[in-house]
Amino acid sequence: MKMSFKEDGFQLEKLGHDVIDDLKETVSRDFVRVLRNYGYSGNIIKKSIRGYGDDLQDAIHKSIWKKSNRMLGSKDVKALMGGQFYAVLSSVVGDFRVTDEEGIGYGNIYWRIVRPGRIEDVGPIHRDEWFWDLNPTRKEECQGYNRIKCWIPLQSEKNKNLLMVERGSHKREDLVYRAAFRDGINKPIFDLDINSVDMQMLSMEYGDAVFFHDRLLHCGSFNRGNLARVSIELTLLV
Ligand SMILES: O=C(O)CCC(=O)C(=O)O
Ligand SMILES: [Fe+2]
Repeated sequence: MKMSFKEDGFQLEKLGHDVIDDLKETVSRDFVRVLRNYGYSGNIIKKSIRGYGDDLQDAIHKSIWKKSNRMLGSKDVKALMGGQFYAVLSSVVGDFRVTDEEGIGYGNIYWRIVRPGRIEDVGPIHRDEWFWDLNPTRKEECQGYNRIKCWIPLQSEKNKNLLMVERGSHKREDLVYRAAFRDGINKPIFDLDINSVDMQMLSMEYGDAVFFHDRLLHCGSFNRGNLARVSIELTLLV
């Protein structure tokens, strides 16, 4: 493996604006496509991800933005994997393949949207490893590989809504979780006193990506920014 996470368990890299512009464009297009499919038109479409906030009722927001509607399609994934995106990522980690945990037949690249001021949009504390361990059939494709997560902000504000991590937590042996069956899969629930972890917000600029260890403890952050936080993520097998 080209990347060794050493003490921190994560590594920040500059991918460049062009690559991120392209990703953001792809996500914006998809965002609009999904909303149109649900019959929306007008302002919500015009504003796209930049203006999205309190446009939909909570229950509708939640049901429209389920994971299957936040996954890039095969054409987009193919284009990314055959272009500059694959080139820059592989310059960081070496040759890689993207996991297909949802079993859709191609690499799973999906985005998230966290509305400003909404605690219910914030992803919980976890290690990605826990998801794999709780869903062993999904894990089979990982045999013989190391997993690295890549997380990229597409619309974010510094110190306000970036990914939270506990530095060095990939080495901890005291972390525990329990399982809950939700949205069709087993999900881990962090089961240690919240005061026993020290989550810190990453400092990232537009154009950056974070690569992190499968065992690094991380979570989303409450969005203190003005715009929705939009990010994209994928698991690399190296
Ligand atoms: O974007 C988030 O809030 C959480 C991301 C995450 O859990 C991941 O990238 O593995
Ligand atoms: Fe995660």
